[in-house]
Amino acid sequence: MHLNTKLIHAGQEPDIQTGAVNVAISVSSTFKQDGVGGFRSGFEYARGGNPSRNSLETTLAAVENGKYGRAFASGLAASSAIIATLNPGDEIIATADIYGGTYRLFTKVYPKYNIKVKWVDSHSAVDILAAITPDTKLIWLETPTNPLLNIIDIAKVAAKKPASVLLVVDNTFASPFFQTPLDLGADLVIHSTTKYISGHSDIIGGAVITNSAELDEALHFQQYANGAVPSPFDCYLTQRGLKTLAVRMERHQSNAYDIAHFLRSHAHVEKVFFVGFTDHPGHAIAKNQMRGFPGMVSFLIKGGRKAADQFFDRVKVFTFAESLGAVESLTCYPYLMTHGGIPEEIKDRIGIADNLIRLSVGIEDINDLLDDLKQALE
Ligand code: P1T
Repeated sequence: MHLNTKLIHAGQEPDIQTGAVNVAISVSSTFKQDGVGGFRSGFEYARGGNPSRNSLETTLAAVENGKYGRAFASGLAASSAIIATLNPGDEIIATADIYGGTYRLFTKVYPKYNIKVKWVDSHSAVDILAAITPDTKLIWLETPTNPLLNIIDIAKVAAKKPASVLLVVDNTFASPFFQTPLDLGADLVIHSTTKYISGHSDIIGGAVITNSAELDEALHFQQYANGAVPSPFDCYLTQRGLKTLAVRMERHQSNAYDIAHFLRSHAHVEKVFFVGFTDHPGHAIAKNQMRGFPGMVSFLIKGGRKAADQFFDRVKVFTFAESLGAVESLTCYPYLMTHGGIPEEIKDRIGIADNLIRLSVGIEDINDLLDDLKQALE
């Protein structure tokens, strides 16, 4: 099946008994056993799995062109499950321009267990590969990055890394509609399903997808042993949102394209970050590894923090809030919000400036979005 069909049908066959075309929300926390270990349908206790979660995991695996999917209670729970498979002394390589919560997880939680992170400022595959040491076990990439939309060549990193180092790609910004990292050689794909995957700002969730049975088993162990699993209702909402991913992403892309070009020619805007610009430094790589560009646009407003605050006060259709990837347009201030946990000197070094504004362009009418930005900027 092609992606647009998998989004709607993979793991979602009509119910055998009732013919219901939607997967039931399976609320049972436990399942009757026929004697010790006599599991009727493979389910035992719902932390280990239940029909709603299994169905969502099947869909997630299919749309990422992977064999196995695991759903978690949040994007950070999904990231944490991967890191928890490491041992003390192991090292992760990550680029410094990364979601602030992932940065916090890497720097505030895991160093206590002697799992270290080596930060690379560059987005060049060569520089990332050069950072590998004998302790390196994971390379952790976001591409496009949050919030500066830098691009990293996934296939190049995958082809040149040693087999003992696993490549993890956080595919939250692109979504499987625009990018499928397993096809490019990644070992693990992670998502904050809170974002484009569910698409309606009504759940917090995460997922990990892989082609490796061994890695999948280790992730299933994390679901069972650490317990950060999503509720059946959240699985239902995520799967319901996923059905419209293709049509949403097309509109996110076209709205973002118009907005990025509008901002670029505006007198009060210093610089615009958008992967769809042909002169974006990563555009050629992006064209190669992505099938399009999501609705994420960041820009530097002239007039510093004060101008940014005025902009946030004045927007009416855009909502000033954390998060991204949903039907409604959002705007946020990465310096103190999504990336507030990153030390100032690092933010200054990597370009998360105090006049940086991030837009998650929604699927509203483009004229209303443009009018809103025009009045707010003026
Ligand atoms: O919020 P949660 O579902 O736990 O996902 C964490 C996460 C992981 N990876 C990326 C690339 C992300 O952007 C996020 C969450 N990001 C935001 C909340 C934000 O506004 O950027």
